[in-house]
Amino acid sequence: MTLKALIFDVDGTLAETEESHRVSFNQAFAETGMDWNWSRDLYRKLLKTNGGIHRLRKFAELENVEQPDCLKLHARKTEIYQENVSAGKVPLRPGVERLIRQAREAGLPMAIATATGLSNVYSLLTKNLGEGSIEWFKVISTANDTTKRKPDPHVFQITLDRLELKAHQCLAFEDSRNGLLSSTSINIPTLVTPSVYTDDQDFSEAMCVVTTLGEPEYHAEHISGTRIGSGIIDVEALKSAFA
Ligand code: XBP
Ligand code: MG
Repeated sequence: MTLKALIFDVDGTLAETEESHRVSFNQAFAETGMDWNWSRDLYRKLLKTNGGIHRLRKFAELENVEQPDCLKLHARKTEIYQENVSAGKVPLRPGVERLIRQAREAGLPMAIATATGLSNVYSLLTKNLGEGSIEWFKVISTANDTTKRKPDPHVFQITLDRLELKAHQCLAFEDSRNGLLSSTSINIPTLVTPSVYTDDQDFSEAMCVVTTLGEPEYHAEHISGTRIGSGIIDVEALKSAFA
Protein backbone atom coordinates (compact mmCIF):
# COMPACT_ATOMS: atom_id res chain seq x y z
CA MET A 1 0.00 0.00 0.00
CA THR A 2 1.54 3.32 -1.04
CA LEU A 3 0.54 6.66 0.42
CA LYS A 4 -0.58 8.86 -2.49
CA ALA A 5 -2.24 11.89 -0.84
CA LEU A 6 -2.96 13.66 2.43
CA ILE A 7 -6.48 14.98 3.02
CA PHE A 8 -6.83 17.64 5.71
CA ASP A 9 -9.89 18.74 7.64
CA VAL A 10 -9.65 22.46 8.50
CA ASP A 11 -11.56 23.47 11.64
CA GLY A 12 -9.89 22.07 14.73
CA THR A 13 -7.28 20.20 12.65
CA LEU A 14 -5.21 22.81 10.83
CA ALA A 15 -5.96 25.38 13.56
CA GLU A 16 -8.02 25.77 16.72
CA THR A 17 -10.56 27.74 14.71
CA GLU A 18 -13.62 26.81 16.74
CA GLU A 19 -12.88 29.23 19.56
CA SER A 20 -12.73 32.03 17.01
CA HIS A 21 -15.96 30.84 15.34
CA ARG A 22 -17.64 30.86 18.79
CA VAL A 23 -16.45 34.37 19.66
CA SER A 24 -17.48 35.59 16.19
CA PHE A 25 -20.96 34.07 16.54
CA ASN A 26 -21.35 35.85 19.89
CA GLN A 27 -20.26 39.18 18.38
CA ALA A 28 -22.76 38.73 15.54
CA PHE A 29 -25.53 37.98 18.08
CA ALA A 30 -24.65 41.09 20.13
CA GLU A 31 -24.52 43.35 17.06
CA THR A 32 -27.98 42.14 16.08
CA GLY A 33 -29.32 42.94 19.56
CA MET A 34 -29.92 39.28 20.38
CA ASP A 35 -29.45 37.95 23.90
CA TRP A 36 -27.76 34.74 22.72
CA ASN A 37 -24.29 34.11 24.10
CA TRP A 38 -22.63 30.74 23.58
CA SER A 39 -20.31 29.67 26.41
CA ARG A 40 -17.44 27.25 25.80
CA ASP A 41 -19.35 24.42 27.51
CA LEU A 42 -22.43 25.02 25.41
CA TYR A 43 -20.39 25.34 22.19
CA ARG A 44 -18.75 21.97 22.88
CA LYS A 45 -22.24 20.43 22.77
CA LEU A 46 -23.39 22.52 19.79
CA LEU A 47 -20.37 21.31 17.78
CA LYS A 48 -22.09 17.93 17.50
CA THR A 49 -23.99 19.68 14.68
CA ASN A 50 -21.57 20.34 11.83
CA GLY A 51 -21.86 23.48 9.73
CA GLY A 52 -22.27 26.87 11.44
CA ILE A 53 -25.61 27.68 9.86
CA HIS A 54 -27.08 24.34 10.90
CA ARG A 55 -25.68 24.91 14.40
CA LEU A 56 -27.63 28.18 14.58
CA ARG A 57 -30.85 26.49 13.47
CA LYS A 58 -30.31 23.61 15.89
CA PHE A 59 -29.82 26.02 18.81
CA ALA A 60 -33.07 27.89 18.04
CA GLU A 61 -34.81 24.53 17.87
CA LEU A 62 -33.33 23.38 21.21
CA GLU A 63 -34.28 26.67 22.86
CA ASN A 64 -37.72 26.46 21.32
CA VAL A 65 -37.48 30.04 20.06
CA GLU A 66 -38.35 31.55 16.68
CA GLN A 67 -35.65 30.98 14.07
CA PRO A 68 -33.65 34.21 13.57
CA ASP A 69 -32.38 35.21 10.10
CA CYS A 70 -29.71 32.48 10.18
CA LEU A 71 -28.35 33.26 6.72
CA LYS A 72 -27.69 36.87 7.66
CA LEU A 73 -26.27 36.02 11.09
CA HIS A 74 -23.98 33.40 9.60
CA ALA A 75 -22.76 35.79 6.90
CA ARG A 76 -21.88 38.40 9.56
CA LYS A 77 -20.18 35.73 11.70
CA THR A 78 -18.08 34.76 8.69
CA GLU A 79 -16.99 38.39 8.16
CA ILE A 80 -15.99 38.77 11.82
CA TYR A 81 -14.20 35.40 11.79
CA GLN A 82 -12.20 36.36 8.71
CA GLU A 83 -11.24 39.69 10.30
CA ASN A 84 -9.92 37.71 13.28
CA VAL A 85 -7.99 35.35 11.01
CA SER A 86 -6.51 38.29 9.06
CA ALA A 87 -5.47 39.89 12.35
CA GLY A 88 -3.38 36.78 13.07
CA LYS A 89 -5.57 35.53 15.91
CA VAL A 90 -5.90 31.99 14.51
CA PRO A 91 -2.45 30.39 14.11
CA LEU A 92 -1.91 26.87 12.75
CA ARG A 93 -1.57 24.02 15.24
CA PRO A 94 1.91 22.59 16.02
CA GLY A 95 3.45 20.67 13.14
CA VAL A 96 0.85 21.65 10.56
CA GLU A 97 2.98 24.11 8.61
CA ARG A 98 6.02 21.81 8.87
CA LEU A 99 4.13 18.79 7.50
CA ILE A 100 2.40 20.77 4.72
CA ARG A 101 5.73 22.26 3.54
CA GLN A 102 7.39 18.83 3.71
CA ALA A 103 4.61 17.14 1.71
CA ARG A 104 4.84 19.90 -0.88
CA GLU A 105 8.60 19.47 -1.20
CA ALA A 106 8.19 15.69 -1.43
CA GLY A 107 5.60 16.07 -4.19
CA LEU A 108 2.97 14.29 -2.09
CA PRO A 109 -0.43 15.66 -3.21
CA MET A 110 -2.59 17.37 -0.59
CA ALA A 111 -6.32 18.02 -0.41
CA ILE A 112 -8.85 19.61 1.91
CA ALA A 113 -12.22 18.21 3.01
CA THR A 114 -14.13 20.56 5.30
CA ALA A 115 -17.61 21.57 6.42
CA THR A 116 -16.74 25.27 6.32
CA GLY A 117 -16.87 27.54 3.27
CA LEU A 118 -14.11 28.12 0.74
CA SER A 119 -13.59 31.76 1.77
CA ASN A 120 -12.73 30.68 5.33
CA VAL A 121 -10.19 28.15 4.02
CA TYR A 122 -8.70 30.81 1.77
CA SER A 123 -8.35 33.31 4.67
CA LEU A 124 -6.76 30.80 7.03
CA LEU A 125 -4.21 29.49 4.51
CA THR A 126 -3.32 32.87 3.05
CA LYS A 127 -2.75 34.46 6.46
CA ASN A 128 -0.72 31.58 7.88
CA LEU A 129 1.11 30.15 4.85
CA GLY A 130 1.19 33.13 2.52
CA GLU A 131 -0.40 34.31 -0.72
CA GLY A 132 -0.80 31.49 -3.22
CA SER A 133 -0.69 28.70 -0.61
CA ILE A 134 -4.21 27.59 -1.52
CA GLU A 135 -2.67 26.39 -4.80
CA TRP A 136 -0.58 23.87 -2.86
CA PHE A 137 -3.75 21.79 -2.47
CA LYS A 138 -4.69 19.75 -5.51
CA VAL A 139 -8.32 19.43 -4.41
CA ILE A 140 -10.36 21.59 -2.04
CA SER A 141 -13.83 20.34 -1.07
CA THR A 142 -15.92 22.60 1.16
CA ALA A 143 -19.49 23.53 2.10
CA ASN A 144 -19.57 25.20 -1.35
CA ASP A 145 -19.39 21.74 -2.96
CA THR A 146 -21.89 19.69 -0.96
CA THR A 147 -24.95 20.19 1.21
CA LYS A 148 -24.25 16.93 3.05
CA ARG A 149 -22.45 17.40 6.34
CA LYS A 150 -20.03 15.25 8.30
CA PRO A 151 -20.53 12.52 9.57
CA ASP A 152 -21.91 11.95 6.07
CA PRO A 153 -18.88 10.87 3.95
CA HIS A 154 -19.84 12.93 0.87
CA VAL A 155 -17.18 15.64 1.32
CA PHE A 156 -14.47 12.94 1.54
CA GLN A 157 -16.00 10.97 -1.33
CA ILE A 158 -15.91 13.93 -3.73
CA THR A 159 -12.35 14.61 -2.60
CA LEU A 160 -11.28 11.04 -3.47
CA ASP A 161 -13.10 11.26 -6.82
CA ARG A 162 -11.36 14.52 -7.70
CA LEU A 163 -7.98 13.14 -6.64
CA GLU A 164 -8.78 10.01 -8.69
CA LEU A 165 -7.55 7.90 -5.80
CA LYS A 166 -8.94 5.07 -3.70
CA ALA A 167 -9.61 5.43 0.01
CA HIS A 168 -6.72 3.17 1.10
CA GLN A 169 -4.21 5.30 -0.89
CA CYS A 170 -4.92 8.39 1.23
CA LEU A 171 -4.53 9.51 4.81
CA ALA A 172 -7.10 11.86 6.33
CA PHE A 173 -6.37 14.25 9.20
CA GLU A 174 -9.29 14.96 11.53
CA ASP A 175 -9.99 16.35 14.98
CA SER A 176 -13.57 15.30 15.69
CA ARG A 177 -15.78 12.25 15.95
CA ASN A 178 -18.07 13.51 13.17
CA GLY A 179 -15.05 14.05 10.93
CA LEU A 180 -13.61 10.63 11.78
CA LEU A 181 -16.91 8.90 11.01
CA SER A 182 -17.11 10.81 7.74
CA SER A 183 -13.66 9.65 6.55
CA THR A 184 -13.59 6.14 8.01
CA SER A 185 -17.11 5.22 6.85
CA ILE A 186 -15.62 5.14 3.34
CA ASN A 187 -12.43 3.45 4.61
CA ILE A 188 -9.95 6.33 4.50
CA PRO A 189 -7.26 5.66 7.15
CA THR A 190 -7.41 8.61 9.52
CA LEU A 191 -5.01 10.26 11.93
CA VAL A 192 -6.71 12.27 14.68
CA THR A 193 -5.29 15.22 16.57
CA PRO A 194 -8.05 16.03 19.10
CA SER A 195 -8.72 19.74 19.47
CA VAL A 196 -9.65 21.77 22.54
CA TYR A 197 -13.33 21.18 21.81
CA THR A 198 -13.14 17.47 20.90
CA ASP A 199 -10.64 15.99 23.38
CA ASP A 200 -13.41 14.08 25.19
CA GLN A 201 -14.67 12.28 22.05
CA ASP A 202 -14.36 8.65 20.97
CA PHE A 203 -11.75 8.07 18.26
CA SER A 204 -11.65 4.28 18.29
CA GLU A 205 -11.94 4.02 14.48
CA ALA A 206 -8.76 6.09 13.95
CA MET A 207 -5.55 4.61 12.56
CA CYS A 208 -3.69 6.71 15.10
CA VAL A 209 -4.47 9.40 17.69
CA VAL A 210 -1.75 11.87 18.71
CA THR A 211 -1.92 15.11 20.66
CA THR A 212 -0.53 17.17 17.74
CA LEU A 213 1.59 16.61 14.62
CA GLY A 214 4.59 17.62 16.73
CA GLU A 215 7.57 19.92 16.29
CA PRO A 216 11.24 19.20 17.02
CA GLU A 217 10.98 21.34 20.16
CA TYR A 218 7.41 20.29 21.01
CA HIS A 219 6.91 16.57 20.62
CA ALA A 220 3.49 15.02 20.06
CA GLU A 221 2.27 12.41 22.53
CA HIS A 222 0.88 9.13 21.26
CA ILE A 223 -2.65 8.48 22.52
CA SER A 224 -3.79 5.33 20.70
CA GLY A 225 -3.49 3.23 17.54
CA THR A 226 -0.45 2.76 15.29
CA ARG A 227 2.70 4.52 16.47
CA ILE A 228 3.84 6.90 13.71
CA GLY A 229 7.13 8.81 14.01
CA SER A 230 8.48 9.44 17.46
CA GLY A 231 6.96 12.67 18.58
CA ILE A 232 6.97 14.16 15.08
CA ILE A 233 4.60 13.15 12.30
CA ASP A 234 6.59 13.67 9.10
CA VAL A 235 6.26 12.46 5.51
CA GLU A 236 8.80 9.65 5.96
CA ALA A 237 7.01 8.33 9.04
CA LEU A 238 3.66 8.46 7.27
CA LYS A 239 5.04 6.63 4.22
CA SER A 240 6.53 3.91 6.44
CA ALA A 241 3.22 3.49 8.26
CA PHE A 242 1.63 2.77 4.85
CA ALA A 243 4.38 0.53 3.53
C1 XBP B 1 -16.39 22.36 10.97
C2 XBP B 1 -17.71 22.93 11.15
C3 XBP B 1 -17.90 24.34 10.83
C4 XBP B 1 -17.19 25.34 11.71
C5 XBP B 1 -17.62 26.74 11.39
O1 XBP B 1 -16.49 20.95 10.89
O2 XBP B 1 -18.66 22.24 11.50
O3 XBP B 1 -19.26 24.62 10.96
O4 XBP B 1 -17.60 25.08 13.04
O5 XBP B 1 -17.64 27.03 10.03
P1 XBP B 1 -15.29 20.05 10.34
P2 XBP B 1 -18.96 27.57 9.29
O6 XBP B 1 -14.03 20.53 10.99
O7 XBP B 1 -15.66 18.65 10.76
O8 XBP B 1 -15.24 20.17 8.84
O9 XBP B 1 -19.67 28.49 10.24
O10 XBP B 1 -18.43 28.26 8.07
O11 XBP B 1 -19.80 26.34 8.98
MG1 MG C 1 -12.76 19.58 12.33
